[in-house]
Amino acid sequence: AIGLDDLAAALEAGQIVPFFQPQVSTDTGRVTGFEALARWCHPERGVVLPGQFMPLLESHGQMGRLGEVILTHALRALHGWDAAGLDVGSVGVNFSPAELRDPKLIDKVRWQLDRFDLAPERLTVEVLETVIAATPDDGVVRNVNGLAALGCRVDLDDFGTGHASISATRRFAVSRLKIDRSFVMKVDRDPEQQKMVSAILTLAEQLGLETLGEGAETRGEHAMLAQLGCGHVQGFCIARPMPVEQTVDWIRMYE
Ligand code: G
Ligand code: G
Ligand code: MN
Ligand code: NA
Repeated sequence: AIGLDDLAAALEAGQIVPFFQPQVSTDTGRVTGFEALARWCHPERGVVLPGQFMPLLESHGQMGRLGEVILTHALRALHGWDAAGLDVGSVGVNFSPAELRDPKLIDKVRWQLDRFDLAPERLTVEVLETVIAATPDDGVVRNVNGLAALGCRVDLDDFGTGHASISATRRFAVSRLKIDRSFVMKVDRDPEQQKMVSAILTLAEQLGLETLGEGAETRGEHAMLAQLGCGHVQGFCIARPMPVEQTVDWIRMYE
C-alpha cells in the first residue's frame, strides 16, 4: 500500500506532475486551455491516478504541497507554450478545499504568476461545486473572490452534482460552469440528458456565465454540446490528459 512517506518522497523527487487535457471552443474549434491533472509517474507502478493517492494527502492535511507542485508545473507549461509561440489561452488548476482556506493563497498565486511572467487571466482556478455549496467558509469566499479580483478566472467544477444554490453561485465570482460528465454522457442519444444540459446552459446564460461540457467521449456528444450552445468541450473524444512533452505536437496536429 502507498504510505504518506512514499508520497512525500515522490513529491520531493518530482514524480508527481500534472498531465494536461485540452479544452476547445465549440465556436472556433480551437484550443482555449488545458486542465492540469495530477499524475504520479511511479518508476515501477507506472502512472498512478489521483484517486489512488489524493485521499491520503487530504486526510493528513498535506494537499498544500501537492497544490504548490501542480501550480508551479502548470504555470511553467504555460510559459513554455508562450515561448513556443502557441496561443494556448489558460491553464486550469484544481484547488482543494484546504488550499482554498489558506490565508496566504492569494499571495502565493500572485508570486507564482509573477515568477513565470503571466497575466492572472491565464490561470483558471477550478473550484468544486461542493466546496461553495456547503455553508461557505469566510476564508474560502475571500480567496476565491480575491483571486477573481486579481484577474484569475474561476471554473465551478463538476457543476450539477454539488447542490450549489444559485445564490451561492452569485456570492462567488464564478466565470464558467463545468457541466459534470454525468450529464454529458449520451447527451446525443438521451432526451433526458439533453433536457438537463439545456437547463444548465439556460441558467448559465441568464447568469452571464461561460460553459464547458466535461468528459465528452464521442464525436456525437461533442457535436450535441455544440448544437445546444455549450461554449467549450473537454473529454477523451478530443484527447486524454497527456504529459507536457506531448502537448506541443498535439496542438500542432489538432489545429
Ligand atoms: O484525472 P482524474 O480523472 O483521475 O482526476 C480525478 C479527480 O482528481 C478529479 O476530480 C480532479 O479534479 C482531481 N484532481 C486531479 N488533479 C488534482 C490536483 O492537482 N489537485 C486537486 N485538488 N485535485 C486534483
Ligand atoms: O477536475 P475534474 O473532476 O473535472 O477532472 C476531470 C476528470 O475527468 C479527470 O480525472 C479526467 O481524467 C477525467 N476525464 C476527462 N475526460 C474524460 C472522458 O471523456 N471520460 C471519462 N470517463 N473521464 C474523463
Ligand atoms: Mn477539474
Ligand atoms: Na469534473
